[in-house]
Amino acid sequence: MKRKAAAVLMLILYTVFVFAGCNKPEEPKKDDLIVIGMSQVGAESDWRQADTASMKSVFTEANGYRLLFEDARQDQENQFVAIRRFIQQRVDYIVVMPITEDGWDAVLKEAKDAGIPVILVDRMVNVKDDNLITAHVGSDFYAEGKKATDWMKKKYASAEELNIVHIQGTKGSTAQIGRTSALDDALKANNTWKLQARMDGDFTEAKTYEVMKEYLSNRETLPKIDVVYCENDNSAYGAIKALESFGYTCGKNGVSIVSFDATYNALVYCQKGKIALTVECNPLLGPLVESVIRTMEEGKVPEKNRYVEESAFEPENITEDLLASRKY
Ligand code: GZL
Repeated sequence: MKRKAAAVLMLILYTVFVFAGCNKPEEPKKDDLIVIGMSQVGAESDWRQADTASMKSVFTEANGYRLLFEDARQDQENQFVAIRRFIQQRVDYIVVMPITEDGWDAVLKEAKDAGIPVILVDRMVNVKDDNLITAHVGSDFYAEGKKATDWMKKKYASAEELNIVHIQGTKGSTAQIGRTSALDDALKANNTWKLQARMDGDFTEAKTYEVMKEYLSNRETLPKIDVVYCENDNSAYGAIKALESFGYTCGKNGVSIVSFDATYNALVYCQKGKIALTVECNPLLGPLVESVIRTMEEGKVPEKNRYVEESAFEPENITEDLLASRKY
Protein backbone atom coordinates (compact mmCIF):
# COMPACT_ATOMS: atom_id res chain seq x y z
CA MET A 1 0.00 0.00 0.00
CA LYS A 2 2.82 2.33 1.04
CA ARG A 3 4.60 1.86 -2.32
CA LYS A 4 1.33 2.66 -4.17
CA ALA A 5 0.77 5.85 -2.13
CA ALA A 6 4.37 6.87 -2.75
CA ALA A 7 3.92 6.27 -6.49
CA VAL A 8 0.71 8.41 -6.55
CA LEU A 9 2.48 11.19 -4.58
CA MET A 10 5.43 11.14 -7.01
CA LEU A 11 2.98 11.35 -9.96
CA ILE A 12 1.20 14.35 -8.36
CA LEU A 13 4.49 16.15 -7.64
CA TYR A 14 5.77 15.45 -11.18
CA THR A 15 2.50 16.78 -12.70
CA VAL A 16 2.65 19.94 -10.60
CA PHE A 17 6.31 20.41 -11.57
CA VAL A 18 5.63 19.98 -15.26
CA PHE A 19 2.63 22.37 -15.35
CA ALA A 20 4.42 24.90 -13.15
CA GLY A 21 7.28 24.82 -15.63
CA CYS A 22 4.83 25.18 -18.54
CA ASN A 23 3.28 28.27 -16.92
CA LYS A 24 6.64 30.07 -16.71
CA PRO A 25 6.24 33.02 -19.09
CA GLU A 26 8.33 32.38 -22.15
CA GLU A 27 11.14 34.92 -22.60
CA PRO A 28 10.46 36.50 -26.01
CA LYS A 29 12.63 35.04 -28.71
CA LYS A 30 15.37 37.37 -29.92
CA ASP A 31 13.66 37.87 -33.31
CA ASP A 32 10.27 38.63 -31.67
CA LEU A 33 11.62 41.68 -29.84
CA ILE A 34 10.08 45.09 -30.64
CA VAL A 35 12.99 47.29 -31.73
CA ILE A 36 12.93 50.84 -30.35
CA GLY A 37 15.26 53.55 -31.68
CA MET A 38 15.50 56.17 -28.91
CA SER A 39 17.18 59.59 -29.22
CA GLN A 40 17.64 61.27 -25.81
CA VAL A 41 18.61 64.98 -25.38
CA GLY A 42 21.65 64.33 -23.22
CA ALA A 43 22.47 64.08 -19.49
CA GLU A 44 22.35 67.79 -18.62
CA SER A 45 20.22 67.52 -15.49
CA ASP A 46 19.01 65.25 -12.69
CA TRP A 47 15.64 65.27 -14.42
CA ARG A 48 17.13 64.01 -17.69
CA GLN A 49 19.02 61.20 -16.00
CA ALA A 50 15.83 60.09 -14.20
CA ASP A 51 13.98 60.16 -17.52
CA THR A 52 16.66 57.98 -19.16
CA ALA A 53 16.58 55.54 -16.23
CA SER A 54 12.80 55.27 -16.57
CA MET A 55 13.09 54.43 -20.28
CA LYS A 56 15.86 51.86 -19.77
CA SER A 57 13.90 50.18 -16.95
CA VAL A 58 10.88 49.67 -19.23
CA PHE A 59 12.39 48.84 -22.62
CA THR A 60 14.24 45.66 -21.69
CA GLU A 61 14.57 42.33 -23.55
CA ALA A 62 12.69 40.62 -20.72
CA ASN A 63 9.77 42.97 -21.47
CA GLY A 64 10.01 42.16 -25.17
CA TYR A 65 12.09 45.07 -26.49
CA ARG A 66 15.48 45.73 -28.03
CA LEU A 67 16.40 49.33 -27.14
CA LEU A 68 18.82 51.19 -29.41
CA PHE A 69 19.61 54.20 -27.16
CA GLU A 70 21.48 57.27 -28.45
CA ASP A 71 22.53 60.22 -26.23
CA ALA A 72 22.61 63.40 -28.37
CA ARG A 73 24.80 65.32 -25.89
CA GLN A 74 22.43 68.32 -26.25
CA ASP A 75 23.11 68.67 -30.00
CA GLN A 76 20.13 68.50 -32.37
CA GLU A 77 22.36 67.40 -35.27
CA ASN A 78 23.23 64.27 -33.27
CA GLN A 79 19.51 63.56 -32.99
CA PHE A 80 19.07 63.84 -36.75
CA VAL A 81 22.00 61.42 -37.33
CA ALA A 82 20.54 58.96 -34.80
CA ILE A 83 17.06 59.04 -36.37
CA ARG A 84 18.45 58.45 -39.87
CA ARG A 85 20.43 55.51 -38.49
CA PHE A 86 17.26 54.09 -36.90
CA ILE A 87 15.50 54.39 -40.28
CA GLN A 88 18.32 52.44 -41.98
CA GLN A 89 18.10 49.84 -39.22
CA ARG A 90 14.34 49.63 -39.88
CA VAL A 91 13.40 49.88 -36.21
CA ASP A 92 9.76 49.30 -35.27
CA TYR A 93 9.34 52.63 -33.42
CA ILE A 94 11.33 55.85 -33.07
CA VAL A 95 11.11 57.59 -29.68
CA VAL A 96 12.52 61.14 -29.56
CA MET A 97 13.04 63.55 -26.67
CA PRO A 98 13.56 66.61 -28.89
CA ILE A 99 16.07 69.14 -27.59
CA THR A 100 14.37 72.14 -29.24
CA GLU A 101 11.15 72.61 -31.21
CA ASP A 102 12.29 73.76 -34.66
CA GLY A 103 14.00 72.00 -37.60
CA TRP A 104 12.34 68.56 -37.45
CA ASP A 105 10.16 68.51 -40.60
CA ALA A 106 12.65 66.85 -42.97
CA VAL A 107 13.93 64.04 -40.73
CA LEU A 108 10.46 63.18 -39.40
CA LYS A 109 9.14 63.08 -42.99
CA GLU A 110 11.87 60.50 -43.76
CA ALA A 111 10.67 58.40 -40.79
CA LYS A 112 7.06 58.66 -41.98
CA ASP A 113 8.00 57.73 -45.56
CA ALA A 114 9.80 54.68 -44.10
CA GLY A 115 6.57 53.74 -42.27
CA ILE A 116 8.12 54.07 -38.81
CA PRO A 117 5.88 55.66 -36.12
CA VAL A 118 7.49 58.52 -34.15
CA ILE A 119 6.60 59.02 -30.49
CA LEU A 120 7.62 62.32 -28.87
CA VAL A 121 8.56 62.36 -25.19
CA ASP A 122 8.81 65.36 -22.85
CA ARG A 123 9.20 68.39 -25.15
CA MET A 124 7.33 69.05 -28.42
CA VAL A 125 8.36 69.79 -32.00
CA ASN A 126 7.06 72.56 -34.23
CA VAL A 127 6.21 70.85 -37.58
CA LYS A 128 3.89 71.85 -40.44
CA ASP A 129 2.35 68.36 -40.72
CA ASP A 130 1.04 67.15 -37.35
CA ASN A 131 0.73 63.64 -38.83
CA LEU A 132 4.51 63.28 -38.67
CA ILE A 133 4.01 62.58 -34.95
CA THR A 134 2.01 59.54 -33.82
CA ALA A 135 1.79 60.53 -30.14
CA HIS A 136 3.34 62.75 -27.45
CA VAL A 137 3.73 62.11 -23.72
CA GLY A 138 5.08 64.80 -21.41
CA SER A 139 4.24 67.84 -19.32
CA ASP A 140 2.25 71.04 -19.76
CA PHE A 141 5.07 73.52 -19.22
CA TYR A 142 2.88 76.62 -19.32
CA ALA A 143 0.73 75.10 -16.55
CA GLU A 144 3.92 74.48 -14.53
CA GLY A 145 4.94 78.12 -14.99
CA LYS A 146 1.43 79.27 -14.01
CA LYS A 147 1.70 77.27 -10.75
CA ALA A 148 4.93 79.18 -10.00
CA THR A 149 3.62 82.65 -10.87
CA ASP A 150 0.36 82.05 -8.95
CA TRP A 151 2.51 81.18 -5.93
CA MET A 152 4.57 84.39 -6.42
CA LYS A 153 1.38 86.48 -6.72
CA LYS A 154 0.07 85.05 -3.43
CA LYS A 155 3.37 85.34 -1.53
CA TYR A 156 4.05 88.92 -2.67
CA ALA A 157 0.45 90.15 -2.76
CA SER A 158 1.27 93.13 -0.52
CA ALA A 159 4.69 93.96 -2.00
CA GLU A 160 4.93 97.45 -3.49
CA GLU A 161 7.52 96.15 -5.96
CA LEU A 162 8.74 92.66 -6.91
CA ASN A 163 12.22 92.46 -8.47
CA ILE A 164 12.71 89.29 -10.51
CA VAL A 165 15.83 87.71 -12.06
CA HIS A 166 14.97 85.07 -14.67
CA ILE A 167 17.23 82.11 -15.52
CA GLN A 168 15.94 80.44 -18.68
CA GLY A 169 16.39 76.82 -19.76
CA THR A 170 17.71 75.62 -23.13
CA LYS A 171 16.52 78.33 -25.55
CA GLY A 172 13.84 77.08 -27.94
CA SER A 173 12.97 73.99 -25.89
CA THR A 174 9.29 73.51 -25.06
CA ALA A 175 10.06 73.55 -21.33
CA GLN A 176 11.77 76.94 -21.67
CA ILE A 177 9.08 78.35 -23.95
CA GLY A 178 6.22 77.32 -21.64
CA ARG A 179 7.80 78.35 -18.35
CA THR A 180 8.98 81.68 -19.82
CA SER A 181 5.59 82.39 -21.38
CA ALA A 182 3.83 81.95 -18.02
CA LEU A 183 6.25 84.41 -16.41
CA ASP A 184 5.81 86.92 -19.26
CA ASP A 185 2.02 86.76 -18.89
CA ALA A 186 2.32 87.31 -15.12
CA LEU A 187 4.68 90.28 -15.67
CA LYS A 188 2.08 91.85 -17.97
CA ALA A 189 -0.71 91.22 -15.45
CA ASN A 190 1.16 92.58 -12.38
CA ASN A 191 2.45 96.13 -12.81
CA THR A 192 4.43 95.98 -9.52
CA TRP A 193 6.55 93.10 -10.91
CA LYS A 194 9.87 94.20 -12.45
CA LEU A 195 12.02 91.89 -14.62
CA GLN A 196 15.53 93.05 -13.68
CA ALA A 197 17.47 90.50 -15.77
CA ARG A 198 16.94 87.49 -18.05
CA MET A 199 19.83 85.06 -18.64
CA ASP A 200 20.30 81.68 -20.36
CA GLY A 201 21.23 78.97 -17.84
CA ASP A 202 20.70 76.14 -20.38
CA PHE A 203 19.20 73.91 -17.63
CA THR A 204 22.67 73.32 -16.16
CA GLU A 205 24.20 74.27 -12.79
CA ALA A 206 27.54 75.27 -14.34
CA LYS A 207 26.12 77.65 -16.97
CA THR A 208 23.75 79.24 -14.46
CA TYR A 209 26.53 79.75 -11.91
CA GLU A 210 28.63 81.43 -14.61
CA VAL A 211 25.95 83.86 -15.87
CA MET A 212 24.69 84.63 -12.36
CA LYS A 213 28.20 85.39 -11.08
CA GLU A 214 28.70 87.74 -14.04
CA TYR A 215 25.43 89.51 -13.26
CA LEU A 216 26.19 89.80 -9.52
CA SER A 217 29.70 91.13 -10.08
CA ASN A 218 28.14 94.62 -10.36
CA ARG A 219 26.38 94.10 -7.05
CA GLU A 220 26.71 97.70 -5.83
CA THR A 221 24.71 99.01 -8.77
CA LEU A 222 22.13 96.21 -8.83
CA PRO A 223 18.50 96.64 -7.74
CA LYS A 224 17.21 94.46 -4.88
CA ILE A 225 16.60 90.81 -5.87
CA ASP A 226 13.35 89.39 -4.47
CA VAL A 227 12.87 86.30 -6.67
CA VAL A 228 15.15 84.26 -8.93
CA TYR A 229 12.89 82.27 -11.30
CA CYS A 230 15.01 79.26 -12.36
CA GLU A 231 13.59 77.04 -15.11
CA ASN A 232 14.96 73.84 -13.54
CA ASP A 233 16.50 72.58 -10.28
CA ASN A 234 20.07 72.35 -11.57
CA SER A 235 19.89 76.02 -12.54
CA ALA A 236 18.58 76.78 -9.04
CA TYR A 237 21.67 75.12 -7.51
CA GLY A 238 23.94 77.27 -9.70
CA ALA A 239 22.02 80.45 -8.83
CA ILE A 240 22.13 79.70 -5.08
CA LYS A 241 25.89 79.04 -5.23
CA ALA A 242 26.50 82.35 -7.02
CA LEU A 243 24.16 84.36 -4.76
CA GLU A 244 25.71 82.98 -1.57
CA SER A 245 29.24 83.64 -2.89
CA PHE A 246 28.22 87.33 -3.07
CA GLY A 247 26.75 87.33 0.44
CA TYR A 248 23.06 86.99 -0.44
CA THR A 249 20.78 84.84 1.73
CA CYS A 250 18.48 82.43 -0.09
CA GLY A 251 15.34 81.60 1.87
CA LYS A 252 12.72 83.04 4.23
CA ASN A 253 14.25 86.46 4.89
CA GLY A 254 16.26 86.66 1.69
CA VAL A 255 15.95 85.84 -2.00
CA SER A 256 13.12 83.45 -2.95
CA ILE A 257 14.37 80.77 -5.34
CA VAL A 258 11.60 79.41 -7.57
CA SER A 259 12.48 76.22 -9.47
CA PHE A 260 11.07 73.41 -11.63
CA ASP A 261 11.43 69.58 -11.68
CA ALA A 262 11.16 68.81 -7.91
CA THR A 263 13.95 66.22 -8.12
CA TYR A 264 15.11 64.70 -4.83
CA ASN A 265 17.99 67.10 -4.14
CA ALA A 266 15.75 70.09 -4.81
CA LEU A 267 13.26 68.78 -2.24
CA VAL A 268 16.11 68.61 0.28
CA TYR A 269 17.13 72.21 -0.59
CA CYS A 270 13.46 73.13 -0.18
CA GLN A 271 13.14 71.36 3.17
CA LYS A 272 16.13 73.43 4.33
CA GLY A 273 14.37 76.58 3.08
CA LYS A 274 16.93 77.43 0.39
CA ILE A 275 14.42 76.82 -2.41
CA ALA A 276 11.06 78.51 -1.74
CA LEU A 277 9.08 76.56 -4.36
CA THR A 278 9.88 73.71 -6.75
CA VAL A 279 7.20 72.80 -9.30
CA GLU A 280 7.14 69.10 -10.16
CA CYS A 281 7.95 67.93 -13.69
CA ASN A 282 7.61 64.14 -13.84
CA PRO A 283 10.49 62.41 -15.70
CA LEU A 284 9.17 58.86 -15.17
CA LEU A 285 7.70 58.68 -18.65
CA GLY A 286 8.83 55.16 -19.64
CA PRO A 287 5.54 53.43 -18.67
CA LEU A 288 3.49 56.04 -20.57
CA VAL A 289 5.59 55.54 -23.72
CA GLU A 290 5.21 51.79 -23.40
CA SER A 291 1.42 52.11 -23.11
CA VAL A 292 1.41 54.01 -26.42
CA ILE A 293 3.45 51.24 -28.07
CA ARG A 294 1.32 48.47 -26.60
CA THR A 295 -1.81 50.27 -27.89
CA MET A 296 -0.32 50.38 -31.39
CA GLU A 297 0.82 46.74 -31.19
CA GLU A 298 -2.83 45.87 -30.57
CA GLY A 299 -3.72 47.71 -33.79
CA LYS A 300 -5.39 50.59 -31.93
CA VAL A 301 -4.81 54.36 -32.28
CA PRO A 302 -3.10 55.95 -29.22
CA GLU A 303 -4.10 59.29 -27.66
CA LYS A 304 -2.27 62.09 -29.52
CA ASN A 305 -1.22 63.87 -26.27
CA ARG A 306 -0.79 62.48 -22.76
CA TYR A 307 0.15 64.95 -20.00
CA VAL A 308 1.41 63.67 -16.64
CA GLU A 309 -0.09 64.82 -13.32
CA GLU A 310 2.23 67.19 -11.43
CA SER A 311 2.36 69.00 -8.09
CA ALA A 312 4.47 71.71 -6.39
CA PHE A 313 6.43 71.74 -3.15
CA GLU A 314 7.24 74.38 -0.49
CA PRO A 315 9.38 73.86 2.65
CA GLU A 316 6.35 73.36 4.91
CA ASN A 317 5.03 70.38 2.92
CA ILE A 318 8.26 68.40 2.73
CA THR A 319 8.36 65.56 5.26
CA GLU A 320 10.83 62.70 5.71
CA ASP A 321 8.07 60.34 4.48
CA LEU A 322 7.69 62.39 1.31
CA LEU A 323 11.46 62.33 0.69
CA ALA A 324 11.51 58.56 1.31
CA SER A 325 8.68 58.08 -1.20
CA ARG A 326 10.35 59.91 -4.08
CA LYS A 327 11.50 57.84 -7.07
CA TYR A 328 13.76 60.50 -8.61
C1 GZL B 1 11.28 69.17 -18.77
C2 GZL B 1 12.62 68.88 -19.39
C3 GZL B 1 13.62 69.81 -18.86
C4 GZL B 1 13.77 69.72 -17.35
C5 GZL B 1 15.22 69.99 -17.21
O1 GZL B 1 10.36 68.23 -19.17
O2 GZL B 1 12.57 69.03 -20.79
O3 GZL B 1 14.88 69.46 -19.42
O4 GZL B 1 12.97 70.65 -16.66
C6 GZL B 1 15.76 69.14 -18.34
O5 GZL B 1 15.76 69.60 -15.98
O6 GZL B 1 17.07 69.45 -18.61
